[in-house]
Amino acid sequence: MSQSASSTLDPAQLAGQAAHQIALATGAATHDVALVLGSGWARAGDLLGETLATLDPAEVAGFRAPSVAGHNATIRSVRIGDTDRRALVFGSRTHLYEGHGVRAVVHGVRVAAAAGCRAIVLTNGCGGLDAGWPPGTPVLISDHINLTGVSPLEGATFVDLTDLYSPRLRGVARQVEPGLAEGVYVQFPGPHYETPAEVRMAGILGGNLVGMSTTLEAIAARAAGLEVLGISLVTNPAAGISPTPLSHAEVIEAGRAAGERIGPMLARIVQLV
Ligand code: 8IG
Repeated sequence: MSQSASSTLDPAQLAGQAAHQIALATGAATHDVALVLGSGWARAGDLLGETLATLDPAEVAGFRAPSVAGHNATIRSVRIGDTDRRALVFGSRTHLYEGHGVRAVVHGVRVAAAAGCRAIVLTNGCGGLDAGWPPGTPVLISDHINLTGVSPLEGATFVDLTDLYSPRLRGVARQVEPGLAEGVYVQFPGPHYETPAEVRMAGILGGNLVGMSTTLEAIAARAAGLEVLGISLVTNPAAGISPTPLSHAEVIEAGRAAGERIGPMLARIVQLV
């Protein structure tokens, strides 16, 4: 559909239209669980089960092509293991720093809810504040601090965010990986990485992880009634934690290297979600 036509729809209508297109293209009237695959998690998506349909987001209402290297832009309908349940897998996300506004950032989440999903697994690659978390360490998100200064909700939408990151689903993840670390994720606007002083600030505020995604999606998911599981992959020590400067190439490589471990873990978690 044309840009001008889609901009006349409110976010819920646009999500409903996209969900309808996905149902037609995948042959699945509804999906059960949604996943958003962040940096380093692409391989993990391949292990969930058989891919039954692959869509180009550019052909689904409200989505745009990703601008970040290392992000695989597909929307897939995947059979979860050998069950009859279906996962809707977003191979990329729109980041706030791309400048398309917060509606674009959370569109996929709203589409997941409109497609019938009850839960969403939000993954990302991030910087870690704990020197004991080497690159490749998966960390459950227990809570977040949103430093973007914006909300995905418009109007007087007073949504409670206590237990935003579902204790039940965190328990499920722990069942699969008992030693899984847990931490507070701090979203900065990006696209630049933090200064060492900003990373120290994040730590003083109670943060353990720094990144450029996830919190706005989690808020929109809660508002849409989805149960949220957040899992970060520490792909680098946050600025100032290690003496080496950050490089995007290293971030991608750390994710690739961790894939062998986090892929099977994610697949087993999704079976139980
Ligand atoms: I991958 O160290 C990844 N994404 N803000 N800081 C922020 N985002 C990130 C980082 C990081 N690593």
